[in-house]
Amino acid sequence: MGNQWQDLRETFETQGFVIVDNLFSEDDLTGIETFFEEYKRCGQAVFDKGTTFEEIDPRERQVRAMHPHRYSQKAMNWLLHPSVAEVLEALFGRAPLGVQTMYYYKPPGAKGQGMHQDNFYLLAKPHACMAAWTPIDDTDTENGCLCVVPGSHREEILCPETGKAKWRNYEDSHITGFPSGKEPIPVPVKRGHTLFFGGQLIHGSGPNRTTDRYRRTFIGHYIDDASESVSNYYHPIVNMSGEVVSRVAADTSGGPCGDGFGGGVH
Ligand SMILES: O=C(O)CCC(=O)C(=O)O
Repeated sequence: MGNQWQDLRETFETQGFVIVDNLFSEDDLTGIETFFEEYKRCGQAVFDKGTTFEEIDPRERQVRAMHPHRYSQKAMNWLLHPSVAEVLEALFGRAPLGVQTMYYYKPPGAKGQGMHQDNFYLLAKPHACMAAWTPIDDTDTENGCLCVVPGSHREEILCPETGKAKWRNYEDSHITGFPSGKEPIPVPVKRGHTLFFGGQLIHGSGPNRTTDRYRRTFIGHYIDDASESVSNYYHPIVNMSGEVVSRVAADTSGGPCGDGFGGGVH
């Protein structure tokens, strides 16, 4: 492994996340931006919980396209972007497999995303999943950048406990406290840079408090090619050439949080 990858991997292993600059070209970014502005009006697109773009009140629910790579080859190509694949392979230490895409529009006034760990939903085994999170707009605390709890990637998956208060203003979160000595920090990421984070890292985002700035982000989720199973919601799985991989089972165990929970989209 070259020095560049070794440094990245060390940062990732220490913090649970790392930012890599300029993996997408300006042409890619303009392509993503233009595509998703049209996609939100296209009758086929699937948004959060099966709704259309117009049906979502951003103060109540995330305005996000779910799995656009299942409907568009362009979105599939961004999921499989060769420069992203190279970083994923260095971080996983194995070839990545693509399992999910999302596009958050997060318009002015939109709610935040509750604190969570992705592998609570993906149930990737035996190793956790990874996200590549690429904003199309500069992100900061005002428009609801991602917040992460550094070091929390070494924790187990935190399971819901009944009767506990929700965490601050992030809502929708079953995570009501953080591991001892650990606190969330904002991670402002500029347009076109990519934040990679592991499936155990606790993260979420604040509301978009601006009146005039979107916080749009293209997100890919991945598992590694030694994965034995992942929640049913993330099939079909593709390798980085776009071929469907059928050897990874659909998880039916319920995961670490109990029987009957088969994961979910998040
Ligand atoms: O972009 C956000 O606000 C949240 C994204 C997220 O939670 C994820 O990609 O797992």
